[in-house]
Amino acid sequence: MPDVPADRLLITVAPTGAETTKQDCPQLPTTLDELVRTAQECEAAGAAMIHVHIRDDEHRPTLDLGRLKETVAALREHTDLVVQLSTGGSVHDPLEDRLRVLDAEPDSCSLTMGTTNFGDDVFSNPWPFVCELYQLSQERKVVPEFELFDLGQVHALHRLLGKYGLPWGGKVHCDLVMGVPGGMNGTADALVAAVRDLPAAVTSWSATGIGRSTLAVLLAALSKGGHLRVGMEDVLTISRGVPVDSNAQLVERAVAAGQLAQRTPMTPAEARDLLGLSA
Ligand code: KMH
Ligand code: ZN
Repeated sequence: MPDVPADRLLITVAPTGAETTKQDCPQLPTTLDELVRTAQECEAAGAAMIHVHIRDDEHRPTLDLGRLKETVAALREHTDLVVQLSTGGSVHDPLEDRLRVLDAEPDSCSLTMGTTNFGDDVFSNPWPFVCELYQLSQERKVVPEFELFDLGQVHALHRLLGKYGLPWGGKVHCDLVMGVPGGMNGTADALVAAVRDLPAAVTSWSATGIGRSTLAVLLAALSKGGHLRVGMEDVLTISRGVPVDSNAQLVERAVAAGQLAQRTPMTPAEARDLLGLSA
């Protein structure tokens, strides 16, 4: 598996999430057709991976296995993007439904390293669940992306890798999710602290800042040589008070920022090498 050149920038798009309603944001891709169209536009703009949450016919978050399988198949048919399914779901999803996401056989899955206050809610990730999901990802040959919402979760990643070894594929990719009310702050200082404490086994990391922290985190991640996650799961305005038109607009902005830092968007094939998916 060739090494990906250091100037390449992995852009992951998280187009939908589980928190925003279609009513509040009609441009949010919630149907399969909208998701596939968004994925194609974002791939053309420079994204190499997609972090997927799906919705039901009423546009509500769901982890329905049939729909997840259909979504994976459609994204594979119409794009080359690395398909990452969320195992975080919504704060209301039971843990057993979140484990079952791996039955949809994605390339990658998100794996959050601990419980986090999430606004007024709790995003529950008890340690035994984290361990079970990780071992399942190893068994099923799904590459995890470790989602780190605070510094304690960085420490938990040391424990997890120490206890269960490397992910399937041998690479360790993390995503710092910053600025969630209840998690670590979305600032350059917090990002530097988190990156400094990452386990030595980490081979790549990206970052995303929620809401108004989005630009501070994006710029700090580029400064530290990291990769980027962008999308309407994390931010709904392109500048103060101006709604995002589309996910592709956020990918285009990430590409432009990357160019300033002399980084070239990674292709999906390069992303597969980076993540240990091309073995
Ligand atoms: N929707 C959040 C509660 C993930 O996708 O793994 C959890 C989340 C993380 O979005
Ligand atoms: Zn998510």
